[in-house]
Amino acid sequence: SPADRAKYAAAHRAAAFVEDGMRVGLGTGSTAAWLVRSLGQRQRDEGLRFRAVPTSQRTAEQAREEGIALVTLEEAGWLDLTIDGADEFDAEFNLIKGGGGALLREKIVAAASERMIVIADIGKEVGRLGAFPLPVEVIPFGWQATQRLIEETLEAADVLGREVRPRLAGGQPFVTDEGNYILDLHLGRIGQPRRLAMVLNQIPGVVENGLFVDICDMVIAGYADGRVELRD
Ligand code: DER
Repeated sequence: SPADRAKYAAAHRAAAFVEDGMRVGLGTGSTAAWLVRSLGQRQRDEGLRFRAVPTSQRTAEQAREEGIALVTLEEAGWLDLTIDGADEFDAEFNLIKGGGGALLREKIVAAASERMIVIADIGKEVGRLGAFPLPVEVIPFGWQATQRLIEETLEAADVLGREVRPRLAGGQPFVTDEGNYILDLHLGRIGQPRRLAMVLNQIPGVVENGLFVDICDMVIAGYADGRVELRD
């Protein structure tokens, strides 16, 4: 599909940034899946050798199938480069992530990297974040009280919508790799992403949110005709 061609184009271009001996964070989602495939191909074709820290179980499984050497973030210590997708990106490279439910490990891995590259279909570019529901990871204990605290906080924040919905999978709460739940905040528009990110993480029960501010260094945007645009 056109979106797939755009995602592949961005992922394939990003794979070229991985150099021998690097410690690399591997993102999660359909665009990151093309990255893992491209890196497996580079290993087979060029003998590229690097160590990878996956941001989810499903990325770990795909990387193993590709023969990519996996290490834990503890073993790696710090990373040279993380490449991951995004649900939205704005002109300041602020991101909304978490559509795939992996935002906690993604943010930890991205923050522990010298450099973070986002790979995305150009359709993910927005003038203002917030059309995509903002994922917030919460611990299961008291999650409904946490949801209410978030709703009350949103009333004081510079957002349009205030609907907060628990993410379900097959009618049950979606459970993240860390065993937590996700609430999706339908805000419509986020005027001050940096401020909202800080306010959300102060709420008891909130583990992390999908606003990535001051983390992304470069965006590789892919187009359906196979073209890519590098922005940094
Ligand atoms: O869940 C995530 O953060 C993913 O990276 C998501 O934001 C992008 O997923 P996609 O590449 O399948 O659109």
